[in-house]
Amino acid sequence: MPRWYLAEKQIPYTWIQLDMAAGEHRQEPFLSLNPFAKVPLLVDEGASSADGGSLRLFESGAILLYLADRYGHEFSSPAQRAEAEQWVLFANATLATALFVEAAREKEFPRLMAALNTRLEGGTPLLGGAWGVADCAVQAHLAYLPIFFPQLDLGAYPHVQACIHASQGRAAYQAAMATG
Ligand SMILES: N[C@@H](CCC(=O)N[C@@H](CS)C(=O)NCC(=O)O)C(=O)O
Repeated sequence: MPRWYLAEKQIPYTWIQLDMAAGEHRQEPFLSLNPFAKVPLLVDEGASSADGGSLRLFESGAILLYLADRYGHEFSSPAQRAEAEQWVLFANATLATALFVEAAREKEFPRLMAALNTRLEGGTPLLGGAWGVADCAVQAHLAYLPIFFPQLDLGAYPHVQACIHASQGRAAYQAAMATG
């Protein structure tokens, strides 16, 4: 998701790919950056962390919201920020659980998909007039569906399907998916 956002907003960055099969993320120096040994991780040398070093952020949602704030300049009020946070948290917590936690998938997934299908009708951005961080988080999770669950029939959710196709058609999405 962060790579898609970075590409979409044309924010320059350096990408470091870890050899996760070799367990590089569970060793130093990465462990000092994220003690939970998870990717993605963002280091912004142009900003400071509470400990005085460069800003280090784990959790893709936190990274996305930071990028949207500092480099995407998406928020001009607490209300705008809160609505974006709402969608990013929905995607990363509620939707991700319904997708990836098998016990939740049977009940939760159809309910969320039905509601999303209604919400996504028309294909306009979730907040305001322009594609932003809320769209990135929700659309990225929906675009995981054909990748991780190709057998899933999405025929009952045509607006979700259209949203996935629209994401796949975006040059920045393709660029983000092609790297690493
Ligand atoms: N909630 C976290 C999830 C991070 C996560 O689980 N990352 C996976 C890759 S997608 C990972 O680093 N797995 C390595 C491991 O658990 O050893 C986020 O959104 O950043």
